[in-house]
Amino acid sequence: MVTGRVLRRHAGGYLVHSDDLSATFQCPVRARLKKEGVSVVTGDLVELDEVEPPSAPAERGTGVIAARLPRRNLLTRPYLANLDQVFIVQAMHQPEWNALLCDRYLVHLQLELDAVKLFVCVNKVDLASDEEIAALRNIYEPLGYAVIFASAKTTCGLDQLRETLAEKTTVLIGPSGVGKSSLINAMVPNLNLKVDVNEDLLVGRHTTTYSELYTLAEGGWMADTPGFSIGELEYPDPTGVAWQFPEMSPLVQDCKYSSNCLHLVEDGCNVLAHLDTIAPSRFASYATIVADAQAEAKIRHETSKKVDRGTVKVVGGKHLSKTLPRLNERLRSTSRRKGKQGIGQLTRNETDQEEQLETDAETQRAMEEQGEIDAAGDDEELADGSAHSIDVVDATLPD
Ligand SMILES: Nc1nc2c(ncn2[C@@H]2O[C@H](COP(=O)(O)OP(=O)(O)OP(=O)(O)O)[C@@H](O)[C@H]2O)c(=O)[nH]1
Ligand SMILES: [Mg+2]
Ligand SMILES: [Zn+2]
Repeated sequence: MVTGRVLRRHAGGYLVHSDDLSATFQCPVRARLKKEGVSVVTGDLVELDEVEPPSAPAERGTGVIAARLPRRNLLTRPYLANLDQVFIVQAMHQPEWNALLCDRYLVHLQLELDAVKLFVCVNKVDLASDEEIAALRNIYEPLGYAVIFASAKTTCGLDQLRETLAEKTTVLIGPSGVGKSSLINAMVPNLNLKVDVNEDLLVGRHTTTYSELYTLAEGGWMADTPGFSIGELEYPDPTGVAWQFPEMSPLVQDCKYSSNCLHLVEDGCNVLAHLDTIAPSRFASYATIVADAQAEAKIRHETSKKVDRGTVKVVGGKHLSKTLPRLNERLRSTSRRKGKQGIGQLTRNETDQEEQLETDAETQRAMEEQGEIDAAGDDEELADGSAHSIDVVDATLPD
């Protein structure tokens, strides 16, 4: 059996690279795996069957993904598996450095990934002053984060970047327009990834639209990802946020209010007594993340008590019917009935559809494991069509 690494989704299947065969293969996933709800994402190690080597060195071979090997770790926003390190990339300017975004990513990644090294990577240092560079270094290095300053444009800092990437699987994440693809182009000669050419409209253009792994000459892999916003990240429990700030956690440990304290306004709080030891931008991020986490927890609490009929479905016959949570519209697959009628077809572009399938598979699998949906994925409407609310315990649905 040939083992390979998933580089990206492609044409309804995946591109898989085999180091042993020094070739890339276009591979659909075996139907049995799909049925079992086994998802495949960029970075996964898989076993291939029915392997046909490429007819010429520059061509792709073909094969079928027959099994997914156990994952060392899994990042879910964006989906990537088996990572050694993550670079949180931002520009110093154009778009402006955003401290909240950096801290939000750090919290998110610490919660999602174990034993993965996190880097704060500041690109476009050609646009930065020495003072700005020193200020960021002084905030993040004492907290134990590695900080890398680079410029894809002037090549400043790229030697250090190359050394850091060797023999590792690294993903670059960050908002749109900060230069992730430009940095990868600088690391992988002749790659020529598409980068945003309109310097005036840097934010929100999303030049890269899918995640892909690229091989490095020094050994190792580097993944480019589409830019995404902090609004897409999940929030931790409000009282858990402080533990994700290394400069706060020892102070939290000694706070007399212990786990009941949010360390924001409480009289006699140990964190507030030592506020001068925390960088103002970091504490501002902390306060914002706590406030957002509280708002989200409130919404979650409310929707877990009462959900309207749009978020539940009734399955089973007249006498044996039961009410189940319904997948968000965005995540639902077309029902067999609608499929037969040829309605409810997806109209998004290929990449969006592929994203969708991946989300579908993960969500479907998680919910099936919890016995929350029928495996057939069929989606009957409520019979009476009324707009009443139904009490359902813990019907919180992934968005
Ligand atoms: N001044 C300067 N501009 C840069 C640098 N690196 C990249 N750019 C420019 O920044 C713009 C955005 O670069 P991309 O590499 O497309 O950014 P991205 O992070 O991949 O963006 P998405 O794919 O949309 O997520 C392009 O116009 C680049 O030429 C740099 O070091 N300095
Ligand atoms: Mg890009
Ligand atoms: Zn406190």
